[in-house]
Formats: sequence, structure tokens, C-alpha cells
Amino acid sequence: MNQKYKQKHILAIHDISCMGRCSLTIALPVISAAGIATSVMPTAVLSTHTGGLTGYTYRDLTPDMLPIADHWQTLSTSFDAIYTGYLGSPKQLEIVAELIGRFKSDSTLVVIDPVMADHGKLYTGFSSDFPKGMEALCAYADVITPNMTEALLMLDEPYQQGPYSHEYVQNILKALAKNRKVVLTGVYFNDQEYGAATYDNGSIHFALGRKIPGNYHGTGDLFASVLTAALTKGNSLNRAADIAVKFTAESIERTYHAKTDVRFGVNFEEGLHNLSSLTNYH
Ligand code: PXL
Repeated sequence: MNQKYKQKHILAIHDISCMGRCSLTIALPVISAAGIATSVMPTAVLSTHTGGLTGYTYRDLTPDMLPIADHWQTLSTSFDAIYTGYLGSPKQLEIVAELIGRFKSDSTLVVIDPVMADHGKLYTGFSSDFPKGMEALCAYADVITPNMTEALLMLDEPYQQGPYSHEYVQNILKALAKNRKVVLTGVYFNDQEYGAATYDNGSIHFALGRKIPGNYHGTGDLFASVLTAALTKGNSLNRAADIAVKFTAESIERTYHAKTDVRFGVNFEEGLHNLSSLTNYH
């Protein structure tokens, strides 16, 4: 292999929600459009995601995860990043820790999005002890990307609605850091701007875009997928967060103007043609 032309390769571990853009139906197109080869490990197949939709089917793929990994280990493959999102059970948290042990090399970036809650509530199907298990998995991460609800659950603190003070956000970042980088989403200090705050070895950065009314499903997955792609291409944490906020805010804005049902996610597809150049290393 000619290293100069070596393409980056990411392993994305999330569910497939067949309809209602989130998890792998976002991670795969987004990371691919950024120019990065994407291998996927699906954790479950659902007819739709569980947010605001009822009657969905759920096929648990836990028994397939280690056999898939066993096969890959015969192929001498390597990953520049391992990126995990929605994991449906405590058993899957354990399996993902094992997969990181098997596939992480010194140069592999581990991004864990502790997907489990939003707007002050755990997602349907998660028990109240799940955040403890997710917090334990996050010990394996180089970067974690919780939203405000997930961050407070990991810290065992009560949920607070925004707008927040700078001091409040800084304290959450510091409490979560523990030798890893933190990108906290759902951060806002007023009704004009909305975005993320990063924490890297004591330094804090705010990446904010225009605040658009409404709660749009799948935006956490979109943000974390763009962030992971930008980091894997060598961008700094702060630049990656700026890129991910810009791309996510533009996708929300398109959806806001189209007035589509927010449960089906945001129109990120019409931004994909720019994503490769947007995420290039600067
Ligand atoms: O977007 C996060 C997510 C991912 N996967 C499934 C979900 C959710 C949020 O509700 O239900 C299955």
C-alpha cells in the first residue's frame, strides 16, 4: 500500500433505524461523503427510531456482533477511528468495550457518542442504570460527544433547561473531561445562538450557529458523524466542532423552511456535495 494515497477508514457502530434519519442512515452517508471509507457494525434493525414514533419493530443484533468481529480479525484490517452511537443494552456496552480492545491501535481515534437521552429524558427502552454503564464505556474514549441531558446523567446531576451560563457549561466540561476530550452539544446562552462547547486539556471553545425553533430528530447523530469525519481527516477539535455545527445548522435550516415532520430528521443530504471540502484538513 502506498501510504501517501492511503484513504482513511472508520468503523461506525450504531443501529439501523430503517426510516427516520438517524444513527447509521446518517453516519454511513456522511462519513462516506467526507471521503472516508466506512465499515459498519449494526447493533439492531428497527423499522423506525424510538423518538416520538410508536409501534416500531426491533431486531436485536447483539449475537452477531462478536462473530462479525471474529471474521474481520482474519482480514488484517485497521481503523483510523472507531465511532459508536446508539447501543441498545448493557450487553452491547460490554461488547463494544471488547471491540475497542481488539481493533484500536495507537493511531486509532475512539469517539463515543453516549446516545441514550434528550430533553431531560432517557430514550424509550433504556433502564435507569444504563447511564452508569455508558459512563464506564466512555472511559475508552478519546472524545465523547454527549448532549446536555446525557452529560448530566453521566454526572448523576439533575437536568436543567437552558439558556445556560458560561460557568455552568464550563463546570460540566471539566467534570466530564477525565483525560479525554469533550464536545458538549445543546449548548446555548441566549435565544439567538445554539451549538456545542469543546474541552481539550483545559482549553474551552464555543462553536455556535443560528438557533432555529423546534426539536429536530437525529441532529446529535449528524453532528457527531461530521465531527468524527473532520477529526479523522486531521482537523483540530475546535475546527471539527465549528464544521459540525455549521453543517448541522444548515441541515436544520433547510428542514425548518420545508416544514417537514421533525420526527423524520433533517435534510442533510442536500449539503453532502460540500462535505468533502468542508472537512478537509486546514
Ligand atoms: O438519534 C438517536 C437514536 C438512535 N437510534 C435509535 C433511537 C434514537 C433516538 O431516539 O431511537 C434507535
